[in-house]
Amino acid sequence: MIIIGERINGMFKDIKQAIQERDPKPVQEWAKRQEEGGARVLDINVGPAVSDKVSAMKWLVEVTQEVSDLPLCLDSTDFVAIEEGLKLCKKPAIINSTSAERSKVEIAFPMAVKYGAGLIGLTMDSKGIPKDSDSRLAFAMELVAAADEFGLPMEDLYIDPLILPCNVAQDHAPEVLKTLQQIKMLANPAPKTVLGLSNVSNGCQNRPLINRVYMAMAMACGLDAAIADANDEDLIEVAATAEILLNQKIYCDSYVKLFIEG
Ligand code: THG
Repeated sequence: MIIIGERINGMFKDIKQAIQERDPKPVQEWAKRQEEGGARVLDINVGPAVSDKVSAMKWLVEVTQEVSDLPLCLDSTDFVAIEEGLKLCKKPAIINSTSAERSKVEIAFPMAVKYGAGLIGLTMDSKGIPKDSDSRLAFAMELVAAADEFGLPMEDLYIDPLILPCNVAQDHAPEVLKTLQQIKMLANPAPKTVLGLSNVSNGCQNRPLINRVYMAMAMACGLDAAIADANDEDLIEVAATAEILLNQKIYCDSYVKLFIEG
């Protein structure tokens, strides 16, 4: 299970302010904290309220890499910001994300190949997020076909079936689990799968509990990676334990510690 730390995101007040003032301290503290918590990749998102997304992304990539050697997941709808960020990345990064819309696919897949990056493909198009697993799977098939067409290695494609808050879209939660299972049957080797886990509990009570339980269920359906709160110790313990119970890692008494240390 790859935990992608979600915290360097301009939707959080402290990061938004850090970007505005170009103050590296909060960004660098979260980079280190998330790495210590168990993150193996750091999501980098300038957030919605930033005037110059390109320069903000370049700055976030630079200041993060000053304190952490973790690979980065560049999270933006602006492909110029992503490409400028990719040019600065010291390690192969992950592009987050493209939809299955043809005009975006034609930009994102060649960009991932050019920079040796991973690519997150969302199971949606310009009409939005589908309701059931069959329509999500149809978009997943298009993304798998695009990986073949553009020469992206299948293990570098991360398909995101898009989880929504369970207080407003409760019926989506089991549909996403079904989609995760079916994605693994689309190709051999199969593409990887990823979720923006915290979305599932947005606006709910007991957010960490909902995140932990959904992650365990999703891992049993084949989830490989989650953009998540790497500093929720219980969440990390669930991830480590699910790996043992799914027989993905060999049990030893210190398996939680080993998970956190990578
Ligand atoms: N899929 C992919 N990328 C994604 C998402 C996804 N990137 C963004 C998001 N979804 C994943 N990251 C987060 C980060 C934070 C929160 C949820 C998902 C979150 N934030 C608090 C909130 O909105 O309530 C902010 C609280 C605060 O302001 O302090 O929950 O699905 N590929």
